[in-house]
Amino acid sequence: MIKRYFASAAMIAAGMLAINTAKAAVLNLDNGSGTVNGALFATTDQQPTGTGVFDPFLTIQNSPWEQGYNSGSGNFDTKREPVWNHEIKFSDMTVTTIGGSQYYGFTVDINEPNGAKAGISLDAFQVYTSSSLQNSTSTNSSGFFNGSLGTLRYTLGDNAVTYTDTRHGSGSGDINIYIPVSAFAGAQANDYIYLYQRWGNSDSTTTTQGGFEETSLIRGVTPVPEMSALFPILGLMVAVGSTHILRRRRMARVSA
Ligand SMILES: [Ca+2]
Ligand SMILES: [Ca+2]
Ligand SMILES: [Ca+2]
Repeated sequence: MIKRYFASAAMIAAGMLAINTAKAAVLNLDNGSGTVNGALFATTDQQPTGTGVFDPFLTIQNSPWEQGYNSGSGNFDTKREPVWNHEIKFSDMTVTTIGGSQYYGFTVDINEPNGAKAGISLDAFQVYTSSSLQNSTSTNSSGFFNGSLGTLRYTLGDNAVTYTDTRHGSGSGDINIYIPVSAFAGAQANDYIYLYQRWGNSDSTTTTQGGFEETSLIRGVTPVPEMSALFPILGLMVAVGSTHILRRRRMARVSA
């Protein structure tokens, strides 16, 4: 297992696709892992079963798109407060080392139907720290959260990550997200960590259906990305020009 981990880390470092641009781009996880604004996104075949084992702190569900953040009082499309949707603290997070770099990791359990509705997109992902409880529900004209939850530590920006859910429904991880430890400089052990996510707005093939999407902490156990994540097909990376993507996304927002 250790050997496999080191092989995985090296291969991720060698094959990782990087998006570091102010223009909107899409990372398609069906083609492999990649980075967006310094965060690593990779598929996982982690297989604990049942919500109690997965131990989520963020639960979101709606259709055709959904958004929310981890708060015990709930907001937007969150569910199951406060047991499976609640604040966490900076001290709850543990470091995972990948390819010699240190990250705080999150695992998302996607729950989409089989077949034509299996696609899903992550269209906003923000991580904040705050010394006090936050409850903003400010939105823009599209209904998308545009408030603040404290000190912004990471944002996906205008980029998106897409994925096709062909796994085992609820209770197993689908996507691992690793935020560099360096993004949390100065954070205090008692600071709250807020994760905001918005899913389903990229285009008509990535809207949200089915069960809830739930997120848990990666507690210092280095998950092994599945083999398909280790051999990204560089040529298929969808670094499409911003104009095309933005037009599609605008259309999706209008239709949503
Ligand atoms: Ca799943
Ligand atoms: Ca779903
Ligand atoms: Ca879908």
